[in-house]
Amino acid sequence: MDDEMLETFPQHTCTWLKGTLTLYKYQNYWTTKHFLEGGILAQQNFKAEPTDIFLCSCPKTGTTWLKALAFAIVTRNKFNKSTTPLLTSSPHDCVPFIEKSFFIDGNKPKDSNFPLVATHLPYLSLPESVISSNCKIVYIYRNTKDAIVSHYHFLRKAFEVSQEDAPFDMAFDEFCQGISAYGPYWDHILGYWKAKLERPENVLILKYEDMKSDIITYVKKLAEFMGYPFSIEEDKKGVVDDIIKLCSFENLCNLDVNKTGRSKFCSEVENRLFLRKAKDGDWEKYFTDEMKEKIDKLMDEKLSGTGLVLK
Ligand code: PAP
Repeated sequence: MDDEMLETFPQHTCTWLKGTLTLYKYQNYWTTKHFLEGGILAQQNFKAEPTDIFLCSCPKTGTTWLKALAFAIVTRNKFNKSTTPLLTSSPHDCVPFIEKSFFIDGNKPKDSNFPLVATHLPYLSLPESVISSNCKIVYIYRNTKDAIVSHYHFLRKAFEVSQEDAPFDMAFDEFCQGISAYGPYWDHILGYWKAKLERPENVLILKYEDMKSDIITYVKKLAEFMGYPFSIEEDKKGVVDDIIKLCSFENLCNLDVNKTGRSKFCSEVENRLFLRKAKDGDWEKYFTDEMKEKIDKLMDEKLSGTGLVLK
């Protein structure tokens, strides 16, 4: 995309990041120049197959975990505990983003024998064939406050701005204005929430917090939805437990590839930045009472009448 076209989109430079990041608004979502280009190309060119399985999310809501779990489930008969690529590659390199891998950065074609693809695109901006092919969509979301804190740290580390130099209250205010990666956050969730109501058999919605509190149930649910259910024998043999352990935060954090490697899908970013704390409720250390009140009120307003409840 040339700069002249880019200049036609609304833009916002994040002052809390010392001006290192500019976001552009397209079809009601905000993203970086690179992801915007990739997103538009994917939207125009990606041809979904009915067998494809889309892993969708707003950033910082559990994408890395969902990619790891889905990959481990789908490839469990191809690889074993010691040969799985998850030991040597970031989950982001195991399941590519359509806005990142296929039409920019080397233009690598999709592997037609591998069903998983991922995207941060909002539901209404997905390539048309995702809907018309009736392929399956898994969406993960997370409570807004932890998503805000995770978003804050990820961006500030990716753009090398220290915590002292990056005022959290400014990042918070921006998020509340709807300006965040692939935000407005509430619109992103609501898009997929409505899709689930319209096409329940094609869309599975997962909550990060539910997965943390009862991972066995949700891994089984995910496998079943994707069309890769666990047999009773597999369950007895510990296959489900092994997948959960393999994809756990603790295990992924301790792998060399995630300690020192960089993801091919986003060459600027170190893999370790995708694995920070994974703590439910980390927001309490960052939010003042006023911030808590403001975001709760805002989310109540945005979600009112939709039936969607965020923790
Ligand atoms: P992305 O959209 O940039 O890929 P995403 O994976 O959605 O990021 O979110 C990162 C969050 O998921 C981090 O949360 P935190 O900042 O609150 O710590 C990260 O720690 C958490 N996370 C990553 N992998 C796992 C995992 N295997 N289990 C649980 N949480 C995880």
